Amino acid sequence: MHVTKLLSLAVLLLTGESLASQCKNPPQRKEWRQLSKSERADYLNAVTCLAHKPDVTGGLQNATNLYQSFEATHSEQTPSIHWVGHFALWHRYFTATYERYLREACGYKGAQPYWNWALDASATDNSSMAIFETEIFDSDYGFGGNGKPFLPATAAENPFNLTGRTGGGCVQDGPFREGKFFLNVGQPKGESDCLRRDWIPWIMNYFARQSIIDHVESQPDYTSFARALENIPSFTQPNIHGSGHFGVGGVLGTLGNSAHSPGDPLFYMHHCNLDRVLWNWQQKDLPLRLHQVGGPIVPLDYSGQNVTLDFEINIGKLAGNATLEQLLNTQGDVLCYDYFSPQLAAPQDGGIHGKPGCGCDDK
Ligand SMILES: [Cu+2]
Repeated sequence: MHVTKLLSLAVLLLTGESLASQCKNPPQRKEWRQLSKSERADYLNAVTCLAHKPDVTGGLQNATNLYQSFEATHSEQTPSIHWVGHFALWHRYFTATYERYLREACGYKGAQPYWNWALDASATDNSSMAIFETEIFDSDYGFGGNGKPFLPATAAENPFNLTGRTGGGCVQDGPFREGKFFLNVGQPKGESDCLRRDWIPWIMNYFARQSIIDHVESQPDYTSFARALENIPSFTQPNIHGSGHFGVGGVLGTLGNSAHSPGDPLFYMHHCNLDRVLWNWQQKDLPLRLHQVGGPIVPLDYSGQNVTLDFEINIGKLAGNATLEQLLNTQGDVLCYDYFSPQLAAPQDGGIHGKPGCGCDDK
């Protein structure tokens, strides 16, 4: 058994955590490049499978399948789950429930993988396109590439006046390409849109750097952690949450849309990495950080009421309600997963460019 595992076991005993929880053999979450090609294919097939299972929300916002049930649930709650103390734990629960459906509804045997974008971000060159040349965007064993063609955006569509856009049209390759993968949520009944991407290199490189992850993981308490994770709703300062959303989704892309972002399967790869950052932060002082939350109930209301451990969140019809304290524990009665160790570490100069050297067996 790994030393850190032994330590966390000892910590659980000392803090009186229930070892009789229902979590046995938790799925081990890995970076995408730590998966073999057949494991990557299994994951992508399971996502496609979800899009062919029946919706569980009763057609919320015109959701027509189980994949879209998640997008609709997120869309419905968008105004109350961002810039709040429960942001990270709501998305933790949401992503873990997606992982559970992949396994239970679609026979997927693995864990939810994550995309550690810091492995690909350039620390020195914001215009580098290397971050988009990684295996994440592979058309056969990845999520496909940019949206094409380039589409101009109106001022109303681009309220932050973001520059450096490169796409906006439908994704043309990979398992979620136009004609293969359909997004109905928020569309008029009976109509669907394609998955769109609109890569913006400077946001991806600037917001996804290891130095910013380090800054977030070094915060002394939950309240400051949560605030560093989301930072401010502006593009004048980097925030790692914005990296995947606006680096990949840009202005016209699905992942850049605050309500509909879970329409891009990369949402779960991105949010799983943010969850790993939370998990890494918790591991630094687990006895304390299994029982600590903070941050506003009302978005951006930093002088108002804060969330507490018994604050309850819901994810609609996808699963039952859970308290923040339950969601702090990734191996308790509600959640059951772990992060695989060792994790791939980003080189100081940034950018492995698809060569992880992780010793993975490339079947
Ligand atoms: Cu969200």
